[in-house]
Amino acid sequence: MVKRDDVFRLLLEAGDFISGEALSERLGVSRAAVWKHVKGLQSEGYTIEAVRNRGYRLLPNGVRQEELFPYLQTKWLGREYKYLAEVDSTNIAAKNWAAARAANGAVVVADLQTQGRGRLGRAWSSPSGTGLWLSLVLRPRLAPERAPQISLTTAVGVCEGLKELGYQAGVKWPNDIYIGGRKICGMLTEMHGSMESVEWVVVGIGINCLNRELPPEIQDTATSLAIAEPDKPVLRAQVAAVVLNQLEKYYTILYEQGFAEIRRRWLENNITLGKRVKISTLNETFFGEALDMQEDGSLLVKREDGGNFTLVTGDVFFA
Ligand code: BT5
Repeated sequence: MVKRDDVFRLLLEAGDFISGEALSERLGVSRAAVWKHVKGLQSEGYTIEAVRNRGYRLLPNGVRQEELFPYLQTKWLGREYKYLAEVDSTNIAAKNWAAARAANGAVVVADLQTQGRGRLGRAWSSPSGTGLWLSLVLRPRLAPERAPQISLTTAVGVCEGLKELGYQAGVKWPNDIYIGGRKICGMLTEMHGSMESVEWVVVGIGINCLNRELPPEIQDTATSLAIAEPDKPVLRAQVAAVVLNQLEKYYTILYEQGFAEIRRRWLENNITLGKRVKISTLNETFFGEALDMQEDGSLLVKREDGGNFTLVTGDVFFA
């Protein structure tokens, strides 16, 4: 059966206008069927020009695997790649794939998430045609207590990727990425294993890319690449590939050189230390100054009501 993916591939191969007739002949379907698939691709956020007597022309601004190839330089990250036009959550898809033996470095990317999630079950806004919603399957040889290092390393990789693309990105502890004082990217890391060893880690990354508007509940706190730099064209596939390139580099540094080097890079990119912050843990909320990201990845905070506090999990707000 002819699928939307087949129409996409022919349009991408053509690189220019290709007639509806040529498409229907090559795929062995009616022109009406071709048109239906073109509309489907447009609903995923692709720009496809339709011009009488010339046919269709695709602007490749989606996140199918072929679109990443011109930019992707990785050896193992993102070489197994699953693209889904719509999914509940790429983290759920990646966890299922990991349980079904996905290779180290496998990546799931979706155009639309209907149940995108943050930490503690919070909702993550993931509309179609806007962002990069992806999850990585990693099989690191790390003791479980070192799993938080994966999140901090991911933050460094994403931040370096966005900087390579010319954005002034910084990391808020532990792994939110900010541009211009607003959140552009969040991460959700989930682990599976025993007390002794990690079997797999799924790292979910959400980056707002093409959104010109954001839902009211996050309008004052969030941003996107298109909002942060309105005159700069954004190609989601390029963002994805450049981020994956940097992530592979930093995971390799973590595995081969250890966390000290990652910590150094994290500190270089951080926008948290030295700031007044509000800390919210499951037990309490208090104000203080963020002092250090320690060797174990925790955040050291000087409390305004006296004493120091070591934050392992919780939320940090700029106050
Ligand atoms: C996070 O949680 O920041 C982790 C977000 C991870 C999303 C990715 S997308 C691919 C993969 N699949 C998933 O289902 N998840 C991952 P947290 O620190 O708990 O922040 C959540 C809060 O961020 C929400 O309560 C909102 O206030 C805010 N928020 C929601 N959507 C946002 C967006 N698109 N951009 C910026 N902020 C957002």
